[in-house]
Amino acid sequence: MRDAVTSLIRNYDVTGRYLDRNALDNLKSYFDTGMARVQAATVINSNAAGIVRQAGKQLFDELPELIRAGGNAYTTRRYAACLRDMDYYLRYASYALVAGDMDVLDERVLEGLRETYNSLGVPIGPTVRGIQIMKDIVKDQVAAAGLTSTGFLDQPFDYMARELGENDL
Ligand SMILES: CCC1=C(C)/C(=C/C2=NC(=C\c3[nH]c(/C=C4\NC(=O)[C@H](C)[C@H]4CC)c(C)c3CCC(=O)O)/C(CCC(=O)O)=C2C)NC1=O
Repeated sequence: MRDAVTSLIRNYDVTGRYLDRNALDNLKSYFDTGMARVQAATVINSNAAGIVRQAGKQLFDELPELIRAGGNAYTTRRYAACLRDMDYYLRYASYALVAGDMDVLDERVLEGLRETYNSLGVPIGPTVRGIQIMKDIVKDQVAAAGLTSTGFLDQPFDYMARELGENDL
C-alpha cells in the first residue's frame, strides 16, 4: 500500500534519480494539504454512520426499485449489505484522502469487485450513484466544519466511481 510520499520515492528510485524540482513541488503540495486532509478525515470519522444512513436514504428515494421486491437491496439482509458496502467506500475514501494516493483503493476495495458485483447482480450504476451522494454529503459537512481549500476531497470518490463504473454506465 502506498501513499503520496512512498509512491514518489518509488518512481524516482526505479531510475536512480534524485528528487527533482517536479518531485519537490509534488511533495510540497501534499504536505501543504496535510493538515486539511487530516481534518477532513476527522469530519468523516465522527459522522460516518450518519453519512452512510443519509446517503442510503437519498439513494433509495431516488431509486426506490432497489428496495422493492426483485430489487438487489430488497430483503433486510441485502439492504444491510448495501449500506455496509457504502460504509466500506466511505472508510477507504478517508484512508485514501490521508494517504494522498489512490493505491489503497485499488488494493483493498476495487480488486475483483466488479466481478463480484456482476456475479451477484449488484447493479453498478446505482452503486456509483451512492458513492457520488456520499461525496456530496462529505463535501457539505467538511465545508460546514469550516474547512476551505479542500479540492482533494473529490478524488477518492471519483476514483472509485470511475474504476467501478468503467464500461458499465
Ligand atoms: C472492503 C472491500 C469490500 C467491498 C467493497 C465488498 C463488497 C461486497 N458487496 C457484496 C454484496 C452486496 N452488495 C450489495 C450492494 C448494493 N445493492 C444495491 O442494490 C445497491 C446499489 C448496493 C448498495 C449501494 C448487496 C445488496 C450485496 C448482497 C448481494 C447478495 O448477497 O445477493 C459482497 C458479496 C459478499 C457479501 O455479501 O458480503 C462483497 C464482497 N466486500 C469487501 O470486503
